[in-house]
Amino acid sequence: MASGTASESAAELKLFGMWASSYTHRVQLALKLKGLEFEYVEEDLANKSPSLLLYNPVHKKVPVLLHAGRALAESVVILQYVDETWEQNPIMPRDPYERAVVRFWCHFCDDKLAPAVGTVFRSTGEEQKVAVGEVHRNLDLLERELREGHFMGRRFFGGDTVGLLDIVVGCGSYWLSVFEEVAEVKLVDPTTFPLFHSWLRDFEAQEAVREIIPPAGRLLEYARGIRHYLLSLAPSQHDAAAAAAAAPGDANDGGGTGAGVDGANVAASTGTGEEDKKDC
Ligand SMILES: N[C@@H](CCC(=O)N[C@@H](CS)C(=O)NCC(=O)O)C(=O)O
Repeated sequence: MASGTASESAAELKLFGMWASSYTHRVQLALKLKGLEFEYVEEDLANKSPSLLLYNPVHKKVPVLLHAGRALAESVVILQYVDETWEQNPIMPRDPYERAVVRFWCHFCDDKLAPAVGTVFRSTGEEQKVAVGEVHRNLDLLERELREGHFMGRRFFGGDTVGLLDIVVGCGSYWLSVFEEVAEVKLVDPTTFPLFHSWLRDFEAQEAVREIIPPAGRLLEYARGIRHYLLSLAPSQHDAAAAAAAAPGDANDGGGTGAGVDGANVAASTGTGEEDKKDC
């Protein structure tokens, strides 16, 4: 296992990200929790830098972390690397079974919850109703885990402190309230999902998290622009954009509880949006 110290690596860490990207926030939060300093490079996703294309030639997405000149892509991969390299303030459990459970729910978040949230964001009418139902079913699964399953009785998924799964589910879950407002739906009813709701409030109240999540007003404005753009597309363009957004490993890779990012990915992939709609 590689090992590093905060001071030794500070000058050698560079993060390529995008301000509204929940995947970027995951890495920023993990680095902060570890007490690591890094250089941050903001990417324009409508006009990706040669560095981003060089360091992530497969997906061409942020985040990318450069450590001593070596590039890492995919947020969950990066989080695990960071935890294995800098052992202070661990974000993964030590026990192999516990570690596997964390990975399982990370996949659940990126493969099931996030795409459903993305569909709510970019649809209306019946399609949106179906997607809201899917989000609720997925939140119910998490609620059950918190109530009587693996995470029963824990303050955070990671135990008493924020762990890797909290980072993955939490960075992006703040989009849920943004989407509720922008798409005029109810996603996290505190009476239906009391444990998830209070977990999310607790997560958002953490100092490190507050320092990373952009102001709600900025996220709202951004999401409004993207949704407006998506809904303004002709049905044929919309289908193509939605298909691009749904393509695994492509524009909606993980979608999101970071689904605000999806819409933006669509805008970027169609290349027809206004400049500020192409960011992420
Ligand atoms: N699975 C990836 C998803 C990363 C992702 O979707 N990044 C978006 C920004 S939030 C991106 O770079 N999009 C640019 C594009 O799709 O061209 C991860 O976990 O890092």
